[in-house]
Amino acid sequence: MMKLKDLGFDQWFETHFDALHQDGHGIARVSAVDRGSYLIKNELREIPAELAGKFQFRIESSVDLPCVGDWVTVQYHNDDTEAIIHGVFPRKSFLRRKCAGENVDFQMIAANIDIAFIVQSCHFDFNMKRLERYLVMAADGHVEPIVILTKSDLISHSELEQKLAAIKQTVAISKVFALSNITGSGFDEFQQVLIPGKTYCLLGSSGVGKTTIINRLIGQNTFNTNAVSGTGEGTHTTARRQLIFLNQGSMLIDTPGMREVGLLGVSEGVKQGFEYIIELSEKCRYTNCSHTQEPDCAVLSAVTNGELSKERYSSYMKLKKESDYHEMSYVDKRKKDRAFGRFIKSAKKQMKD
Ligand SMILES: Nc1nc2c(ncn2[C@@H]2O[C@H](COP(=O)(O)OP(=O)(O)OP(=O)(O)O)[C@@H](O)[C@H]2O)c(=O)[nH]1
Ligand SMILES: [Mg+2]
Ligand SMILES: [Zn+2]
Repeated sequence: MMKLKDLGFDQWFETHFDALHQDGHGIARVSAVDRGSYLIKNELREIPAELAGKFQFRIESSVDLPCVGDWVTVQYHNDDTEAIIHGVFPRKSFLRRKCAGENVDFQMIAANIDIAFIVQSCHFDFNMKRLERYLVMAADGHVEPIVILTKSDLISHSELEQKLAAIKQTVAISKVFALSNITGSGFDEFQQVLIPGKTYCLLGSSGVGKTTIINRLIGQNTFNTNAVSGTGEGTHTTARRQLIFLNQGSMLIDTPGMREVGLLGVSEGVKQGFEYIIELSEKCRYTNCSHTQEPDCAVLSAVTNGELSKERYSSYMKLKKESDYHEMSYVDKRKKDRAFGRFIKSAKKQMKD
């Protein structure tokens, strides 16, 4: 039988137990969340759980709902094979990001994390600005960051050395690992970071190899991985956040790749009215059009025929370059939003008038 301590329940949480405790309730850790359903892990096993009804009335923001890594108080039923979540322990540390839109609202990614592995591929995905945003995210939640560059097999040794030096210099972080899941190079040093009883979270864009790292640690292909599509637009292979228990005793949270770390700058951009350009870009011949030289580029032709000002175009290109087009893809989601659709309609009308 495991102890809660082995799952990360330490003195800090114990001091909060009295405030949450109710007779007959146990303590468990949230190991997966999929929409409204939960998996929790206790000393004996992993079982499904649901939220007690009172959560619907008591929470003020989705941040107050349990997320992966949270410690919760639960009531067991059905021979201890199911549970109802009654309370959430305060979070010792957390990873969260800003939601799209004007409000400063957050979405929880994971809680009670000792170390965040910020994963970038040293190949096409490498981006210092994005790395900085992840570092801010970790600092914000009191999580120690470690940078991991994957796919070291795809670049030369000297290129790799340059990247490592650039990272250490630019973001002043000492713990940077490079590894290859293919050749195994660098993997041993990385593995030595993993301490039993501690919780780690893998963060990074889709396709950088987060799940592949986990499969390699487990020693088998337990979790799905997928090749990245040529446009970099591939779907997220990992669909939900999940706490994985390694045999050697440490815990690792896999997350679906994120494209929306740098939301603040981008939503500023949205305010300035870049929706029109994004809408135009859907009419470009190529879906991954860079709007610089491609044939049948709707954005360029709008500049040529005066529908789009040169200033607007160049400030958009500047923003695009800065924040990586991928990270703006939440705008696509917002377009489905009806209010946003109306906004676009009226903007179009204004253009005509
Ligand atoms: N060349 C090379 N390919 C790798 C390496 N690590 C992972 N890959 C490949 O990269 C692709 C994406 O890997 P995943 O582990 O699915 O990436 P992920 O970060 O989990 O992606 P999401 O779940 O979508 O967030 C797969 O085809 C892997 O085989 C590596 O070190 N070198
Ligand atoms: Mg994955
Ligand atoms: Zn274009």
